[in-house]
Amino acid sequence: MKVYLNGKLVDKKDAKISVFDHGYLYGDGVFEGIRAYNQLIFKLKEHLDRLYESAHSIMLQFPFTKKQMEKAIIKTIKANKLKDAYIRVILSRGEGDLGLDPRKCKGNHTLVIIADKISLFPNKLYKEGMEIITVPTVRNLLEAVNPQIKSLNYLNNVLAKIEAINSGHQEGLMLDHLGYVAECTGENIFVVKKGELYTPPQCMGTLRGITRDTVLDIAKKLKIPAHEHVLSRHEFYISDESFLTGTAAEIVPVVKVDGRKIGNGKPGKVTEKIMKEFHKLTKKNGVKYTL
Ligand code: PXG
Repeated sequence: MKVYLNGKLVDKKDAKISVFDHGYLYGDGVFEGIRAYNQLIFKLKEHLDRLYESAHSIMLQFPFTKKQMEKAIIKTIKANKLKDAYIRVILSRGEGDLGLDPRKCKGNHTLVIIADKISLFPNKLYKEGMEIITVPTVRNLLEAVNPQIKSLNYLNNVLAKIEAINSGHQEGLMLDHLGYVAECTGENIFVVKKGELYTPPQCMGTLRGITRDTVLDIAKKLKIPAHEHVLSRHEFYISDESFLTGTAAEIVPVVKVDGRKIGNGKPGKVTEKIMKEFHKLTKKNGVKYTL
C-alpha cells in the first residue's frame, strides 16, 4: 500500500510521523472520510468543503487549494489501484514541542491521505438490521468542542463506542446534554413515523453528515416528507423504522433500541427504498478517475 505523506507517495511501512506532531500529542488537526465507488469519488466537493471548514474553525491553514487536494486524492487512489475505496484525509498542526501552543508548530502541517478498503459492519446487519443501545457518554457540547468540527480528537465518540461494545452492541446512541437524541458514534440517525422521515437538526450535537444530506435529497426526490426535528428517546422507541447513515457505514437499518423493537423488528419499507436509491446514486455520481 502507498500512503500520501506531505506531498510524497511512500510505502505504508515508511509512512511515519513525528511523536512531537500535535495531531498525535493533542488531537490537534482535522480529517475526512470519503468513499469512491466504481472509480467515482462520491460527494468529493462536499467532503472537501467540510474539511476546509473544520480547518478554518480550528485556525489551521490548509496548505493546498481544493483542486490540488482533489489531485492528491486521485493520485493516492490510483497508486493503490482501487476501483472502490475508503479515503481518509488527515491534516494535523504538525511537529511542535511539548506544550499546547500551536504557534510552536510553525505551520509545518502534516498532510496524510490513505486509500484503502473498508467494511464497517458485517453484511448480515445490512439485511437484518442492527440493535443499538443508549450510552452514558454525552455528545460533546457545541460550546466546548463543536461536533461540526471533524477534529482528530474523537475521544468523545471512542468512549461511546467502548460503552456500546462493552454491552454487546455494534453501535451506541449518543444523547446531547439535554437528553435529546444526537447521533451514533460515527453515524447520523433517522427514524420513520407514519411514512415521514425525522432526523435531529445539527444544533443537537449532531454532525451535519454528508450521507445524511444525501438521504434528505433522496427523500425529496421520492416525495417522502422529511423533517429536521428534535427527537427524544421515547419518540425513537415508538417509531416505525430507523436507520443510520455515514460514509463508512453507508445506510444501516436499526431494528432495536435499548431492548425496544422498532416497528415489527425488521428493516422497514421506507428504509429499504432509501437504501436502494442511495446505492443507485453512488454508482453514477462523483468525480471520475481512471486507473
Ligand atoms: N457523525 C459522526 C460523529 C461522524 O464522525 C458521521 C456522523 C457521518 O457523516 P458522513 O458525512 O460520513 O455521512 C460521521 C462520519 C468510523 C468513522 O470508523 C466514521 C466517521 C468518521 C470517522 C470514523 O466509524 N463518520
